[in-house]
Amino acid sequence: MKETLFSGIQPTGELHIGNYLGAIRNWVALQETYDCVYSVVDYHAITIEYDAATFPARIMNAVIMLLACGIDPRKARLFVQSHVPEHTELAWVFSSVTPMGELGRMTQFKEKSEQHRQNVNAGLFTYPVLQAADILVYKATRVPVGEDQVQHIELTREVARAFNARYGAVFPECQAIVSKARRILGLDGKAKMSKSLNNYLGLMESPE
Ligand code: ATP
Ligand code: LTN
Repeated sequence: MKETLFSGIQPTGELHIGNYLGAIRNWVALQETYDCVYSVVDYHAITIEYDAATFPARIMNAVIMLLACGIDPRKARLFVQSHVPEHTELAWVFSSVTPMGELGRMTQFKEKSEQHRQNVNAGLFTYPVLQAADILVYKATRVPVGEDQVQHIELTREVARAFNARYGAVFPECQAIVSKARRILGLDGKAKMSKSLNNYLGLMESPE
């Protein structure tokens, strides 16, 4: 029996070299060894401002890019998150065992609420709960990600522990697989490269 592995990518914009070297290149290699489940996580992407008119095309584009990069549907499962309602159902259950304090400590939440001050919504805050559900609904034990996601994987382990303590041993504790290219920097040479166009616009408006 192969171990199960899960990972996701947001359809928030054009894929960049950070996504490829930090995650997707690994996803392709890992198809040979693990029972791989890969998802375009559209429900995560709606936690920041997005264009509803072009969103379906963005999702399709992300799927096509993954296929072009070498994700092979004969070796791995590849799907769109919102097509599988169990992700959001489990997220609701997990939200009742996840302390708000832990969610408030998440670096990604702090960074994104800073970048999107006009839209700091509850979904942005509970984002890691849905991420934990993505992984644990498949009882996945491995999660290939860039360094920025390691904190969310640690929280996923805590969610599994909290659930198991209340309801019995159901979910495994997962481990991140972090690629050698842990954190590719963006154009400013400081922050991690990101799909968010706002980052580039921000850079153009206030060059340092
Ligand atoms: P966004 O910029 O929209 O927040 P993102 O570019 O960070 O998104 P995601 O879709 O959230 O990309 O992440 C897909 C995968 O790529 C994740 O495993 C993430 O850790 C990895 N990744 C993203 N940016 C980098 C980077 N700069 N260096 C290394 N890995 C990265
Ligand atoms: N939060 C991740 C995307 C993501 C993910 C996941 C990664 C959503 N669900 C499950 C690994 C496992 C990000 O921002 N890169």
